[in-house]
Amino acid sequence: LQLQQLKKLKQEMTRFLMTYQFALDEITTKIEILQQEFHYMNDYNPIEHVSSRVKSPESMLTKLMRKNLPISLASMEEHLTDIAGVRVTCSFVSDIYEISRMLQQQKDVDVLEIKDYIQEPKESGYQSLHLLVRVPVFMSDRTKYVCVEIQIRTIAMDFWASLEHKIFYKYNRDVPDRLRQELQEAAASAAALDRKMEKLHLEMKEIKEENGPEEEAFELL
Ligand code: 0O2
Repeated sequence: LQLQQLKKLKQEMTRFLMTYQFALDEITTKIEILQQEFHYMNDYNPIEHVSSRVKSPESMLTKLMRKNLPISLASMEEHLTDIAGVRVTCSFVSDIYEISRMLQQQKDVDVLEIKDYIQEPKESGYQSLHLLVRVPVFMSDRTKYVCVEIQIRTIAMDFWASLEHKIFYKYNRDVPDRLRQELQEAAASAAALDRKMEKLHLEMKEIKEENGPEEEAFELL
């Protein structure tokens, strides 16, 4: 009987996780479509990289235990909003807001929450735009509305976040003050670099627009 119970539990868990994988597939396809169309219309690629993951059962359990929440699939579904996560790395800050705007206006994307850690960085220095959305997943016998956390950031923000994440876990969430301060300074440098790159990007755009008609005519020939 125990073996049968285990088998049933495994089946339930697999089916549970599948819905999150399907939701991720939907969102990544949407992002790919936007990326290709944006590339065609604006002649440059706003997205450097897209990655996605379904949170592992171990990290889900750890998070529930850390937050003193009940341990069950229902509790995971109710309390963990980042089981399905997509990370989009953009070239420039303006691209982040453009991609976010385009995703938000899609009819089947229900925006539940927006956290703008670019306008208001976290105390750690962390910057990113987070969209918590819900999309319908059409299963064989029902439609499930599944949450996906989309983190949109620049290459500089991503570089900072991945290093800080490693340091955070290396010190078991208790980073020494000196390092903490240096990380805040590094985050400010990353933000300054982003501002500089955005300025250069705008200047390039203006030059292109000035030479536009001639270049376009040349390309058509
Ligand atoms: P992991 O290991 O990346 O999955 P909650 O998600 O409910 O615990 P919170 O803080 O309200 O709480 O959510 P928020 O602010 O939307 O942050 C969720 C995710 O953003 C985190 O997931 C990280 O991926 C990222 N993040 C937020 N703050 C920081 C930060 O200071 N540094 C770095 N490197 N990443 C951050 P997890 O589950 O915490 O971690």
